[in-house]
Formats: sequence, C-alpha cells, structure tokens
Amino acid sequence: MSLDEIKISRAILDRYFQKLSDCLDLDVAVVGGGPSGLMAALKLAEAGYKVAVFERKLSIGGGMWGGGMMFNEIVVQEEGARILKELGVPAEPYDDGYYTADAVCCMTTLTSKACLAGVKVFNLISVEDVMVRENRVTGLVINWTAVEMASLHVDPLAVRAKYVVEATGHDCEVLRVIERKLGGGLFTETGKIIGEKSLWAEMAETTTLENTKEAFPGVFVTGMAANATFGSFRMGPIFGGMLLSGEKVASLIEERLKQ
Ligand code: 48F
Repeated sequence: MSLDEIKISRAILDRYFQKLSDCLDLDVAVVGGGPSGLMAALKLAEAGYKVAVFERKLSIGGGMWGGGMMFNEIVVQEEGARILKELGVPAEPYDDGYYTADAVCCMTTLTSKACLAGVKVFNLISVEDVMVRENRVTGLVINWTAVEMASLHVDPLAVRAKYVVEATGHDCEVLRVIERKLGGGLFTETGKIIGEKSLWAEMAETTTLENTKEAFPGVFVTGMAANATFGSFRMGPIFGGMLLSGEKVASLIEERLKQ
C-alpha cells in the first residue's frame, strides 16, 4: 500500500465532521475542559449520556497542568483522594489529611478516562454565546478559537443540548454572556455574577460544593466558575473541590435527565 496524502486528508475531514455533526444534538454540553468540566463529562458519559466538551485551547486540562506556580503537583484532601483512587491516579499522603498527586498524571488519566467513556472533546473551539428559548438555555453558539483570536468577522454554528455545564473557571464566560444579554436573571442574590473573592482555601473548597448548582435555567455551574458566580473565595492549587464539584454537577444533571 502506498500512502496517498489526499486520502489522509479526506479521512481526517470525513471523521471529524461525522463526529461534530453527531454532537450537534447533545444531552449535555460542557464548556471548558479543566478538572471540573472533565470530571462532570466523565461521570455523565459513564451514566450513558451523550456528552461533548468544548475547549478553547489546544490542550485541555485548564489550570491543573501547572499545579501551583508551575510546580506540577496538586494537593487534595481526603474526599479528593477518594476520587483520585477511583480514577487510578496514585495519591501520596502528606502530613495529616493532605494528599499529593502528579498534576500531569492526574490530568492525562482524567482526559483518557473521559474519552474512553465516550466523551467527545472539541478543542480549539470557543463558546461565544448561548441559545435561549423562553428563558431557558437550549444550546451553545460555537466558533473556532482562531476566529476569535484573529477577530475575524465569521458567523458561528450552534449546538443543541438538554443541559449546559458552565465550567469555564474564574471568568465564568457562559454565565457572563447570559448576564450581559439578558440583563441578569441568574440564581444569585443579585441576579448577576457576584464575583470571586481573594484566596481562602478552606472556605473556598467547602463552598465550591455548595455553589455547584443550576445558575440559570438549563445551565449548571461547576468548579471555580461556581465560586465566582455565587461570590465565594478562590482556593489556589488545591484541586479536590474541582473534582468533587464535577462529580456533583454530573449527579444533579443526571437527576434532571431522569425526570
Ligand atoms: O480554569 P479551569 O481549570 O477551570 P476549573 O475546572 O478548575 C479551576 C482550577 O484549574 C484552578 C483553581 C482551583 O484549583 O482555582 O484554577 O474550574 O478550566 C477552564 C477551562 O475552560 C476553558 C479554558 O480554556 C480552560 O481550559 N474556557 C474558558 N472559557 C471558554 C473555554 C469558552 N468560552 N469556550 C471554551 N472553553
């Protein structure tokens, strides 16, 4: 067999567009491929739902790769260690109640498990808007990150989803678009994004889970976006809360999908 460059190109185009076309109608669309978004996607795919992750950057993983200040180890507490164990990521006890794990091992394992469970990951795609019908989000508006970066005047495409997971981290980009376009209406005290407070690991880890919930009809918020939306603290390089938040958001959405 001799290699034909055109066949290679056609194989990529055929398979990619088959995959994208299949994902234009989803059970759950996850925006952001950081630890919380990937964890949510993994759990929902394991439960049998059709899930895709849209990630702006070339590599998924968000803030987990860099550990703390580029020292690529992460810290979790007991509950987070339980999740690492389930994933098969080695976690070493460190002092009383702390565990450490290799950030790269953690992110690659989580990514691999999610893909093998059936999650379709679309990297290099940014979510720039949502679709709203009768005050409920019904899908995403997506475009190439390259289009966004070059500020090109190119119209986007749309993806329908029964539920959207807002997992864009500190900037809560999905809810910010909703806030801007609808003038509020979020399930916060003010109807708007309250904003992230300064570093307090203990409080932030606890409240991340409380803040993991529906933030607008059809949109569930997870990870750091949950704390930023509901006005809680940042936690720095402790990642258990992110994984637990992803797990929780998946179970909340599963309950809804079963109704
Ligand atoms: O920031 P990120 O890792 O969010 P997370 O899952 O975890 C936060 C921690 O990494 C850390 C922390 C706690 O330990 O404070 O920061 O809450 O991942 C968010 C991902 O979303 C992507 C972004 O590139 C990143 O990979 N993202 C952000 N906005 C968009 C997006 C968008 N509009 N469209 C697509 N992807």
